[in-house]
Amino acid sequence: MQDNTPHFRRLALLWVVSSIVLTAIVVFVLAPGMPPGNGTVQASGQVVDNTVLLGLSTPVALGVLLCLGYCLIVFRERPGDDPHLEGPAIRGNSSIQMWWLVVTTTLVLFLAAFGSIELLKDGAGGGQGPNPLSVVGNPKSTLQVQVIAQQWQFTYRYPQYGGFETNKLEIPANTTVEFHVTSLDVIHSFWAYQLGVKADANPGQDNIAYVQTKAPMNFAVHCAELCGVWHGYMFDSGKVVPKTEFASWVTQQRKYFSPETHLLTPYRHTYFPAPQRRGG
Ligand SMILES: [Cu+2]
Repeated sequence: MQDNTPHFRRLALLWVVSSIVLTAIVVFVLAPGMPPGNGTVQASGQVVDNTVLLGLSTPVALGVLLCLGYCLIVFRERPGDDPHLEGPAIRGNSSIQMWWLVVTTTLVLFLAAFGSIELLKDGAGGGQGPNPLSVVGNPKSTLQVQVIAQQWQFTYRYPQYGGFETNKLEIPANTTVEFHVTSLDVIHSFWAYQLGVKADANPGQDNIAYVQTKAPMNFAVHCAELCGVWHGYMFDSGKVVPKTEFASWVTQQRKYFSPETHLLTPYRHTYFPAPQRRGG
């Protein structure tokens, strides 16, 4: 018996309508609340990137699921059906093949270009190694903060303020910050979640990551690389504070640590501590 139901047209219509509705819900309702939030320029950029990715993958996922659901319901075997009966194979449909190639190629090439541009635009919050391809902000007004990871804590040095080292991370609002991330021992990762920054902290490496802060806020700092038994406890918090508050904090810290600062290794981008000697 010939089945004259326009299955393809029905499915296509279902897909178009549900894609429009669901993609709009995803892009305008769900996506704006996605992590890591809009606390910094880099974090907002990541939200935008995630929105584009999710918006584009919604119709694709919907197409697969609708097709599956449609086949399960409409083409299921009913009582009395001949169990050997199958639909005719679709072969040699050049227009389907062409559209398949055009759509998938366009999607993939667009994402490759979009991803590259986004990564270069504002540093994207990841570490770029010692010679960043994408330099963010005006180097004259950029605040340098060195992030030193070690088992199992982060400390921070402020080279523009005498190079003092503290275990508190404070940075000013509406400022470009250049993090120089390194490690004294094993591999760690500096993950300041709400800042949209995640940069590898490797011994002997100066890994530069930028962040452009907006309004004051608190943020969490976690180590994001398994680095030993207390890795899970390697976290603390930091603050983005108004510029005046930062100025007084940094002066106070500089003074507080001044008796010790001259005992520290002079500020460098990497440190090679003497190897530990065991057993005497
Ligand atoms: Cu760690």
